[in-house]
Amino acid sequence: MKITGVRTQRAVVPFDKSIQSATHFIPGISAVLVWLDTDEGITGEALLWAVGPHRMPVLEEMVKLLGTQAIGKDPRDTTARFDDMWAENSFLGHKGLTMYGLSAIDCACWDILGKSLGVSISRLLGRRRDRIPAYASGGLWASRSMQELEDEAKSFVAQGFKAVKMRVGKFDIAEDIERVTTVRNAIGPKIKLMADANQGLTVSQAIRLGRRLEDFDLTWFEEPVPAHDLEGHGLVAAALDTPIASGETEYGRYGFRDMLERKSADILMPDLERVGGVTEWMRVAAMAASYDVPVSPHLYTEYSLQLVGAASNATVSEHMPWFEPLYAESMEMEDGDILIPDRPGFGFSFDPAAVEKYAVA
Ligand code: SMN
Ligand code: MG
Repeated sequence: MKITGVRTQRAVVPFDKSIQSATHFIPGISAVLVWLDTDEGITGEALLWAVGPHRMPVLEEMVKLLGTQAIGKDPRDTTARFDDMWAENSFLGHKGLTMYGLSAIDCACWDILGKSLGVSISRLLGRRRDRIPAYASGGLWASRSMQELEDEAKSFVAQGFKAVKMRVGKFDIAEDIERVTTVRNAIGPKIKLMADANQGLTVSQAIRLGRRLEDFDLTWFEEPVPAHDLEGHGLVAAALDTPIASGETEYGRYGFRDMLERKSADILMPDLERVGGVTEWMRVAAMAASYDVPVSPHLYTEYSLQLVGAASNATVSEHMPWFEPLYAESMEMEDGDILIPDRPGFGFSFDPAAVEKYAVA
């Protein structure tokens, strides 16, 4: 089998109201959709999220560059394709934009491999589980009012979620404590609660806020300080009893090796489209396992289900419903868990009508 070409399409799924974290302004869901074509009629798919639409063109160029380099090669040889792209990226570097392009092509190659054999990616990697506990992540933004926080938190519990994540780090400590109190009171003591500061704090701010948050029984305190500050992460992790989760803004196995060596986080959160696709995500999960550190995937829930379906040390999955309108299939939940599909490849494919509806030039 040979790769014959790569196609991309920019898509925007609008929000009713823009949302904010400590460091993000998100006007809607902007994504570059990717198709990798082969001479046997099987097409692999992938998706890159751009936060804002202005970043879609550069992501798209990186995907085209690496996809074009792979023409004529066998997509089923996923490690060989990964190594080619790694070598190609040496000149531009192995963090940031280059890894988005690599990740998309790697994911599309795995999707093709699964489809060509008629099996899911989790089965190719060796299934570990059929379902995983999920936390609701599509709400509780820093841009929500106190009343909206309360209503949204209650609605997640009513939908059956046993865990929810809120955003902190944008306000002063007193206001963050008030917001966390509101959410904890709304969900009660038994529902798990995570708080994500999205890199918005300094080390001393994070330790001060984190100490006040110890009483709220948080499952984790996420990205407390800037992602590049691995030592700062380690200081916060050492100062607090609450586990620190981080890694969504890290690239490749070397970045995660540094995080593990510096004890920067108690839970690693590799992001499929930043870490280096399926190939590198599984390497990072295995490396974390050698430190007895759990992993929890960041975003791309539909695709990441295949990875948590095979990683021994995956504990919980983020449930982000943002990309659902783009797929023909829907995520299935039962009793607060997401069921891990066993359909060929990723088991989620773009709905042509949705692609047409949300396509932008
Ligand atoms: C996040 C996700 C999507 C947009 C902004 C922030 C967040 C997360 O860091 O972990 O879900
Ligand atoms: Mg986060």
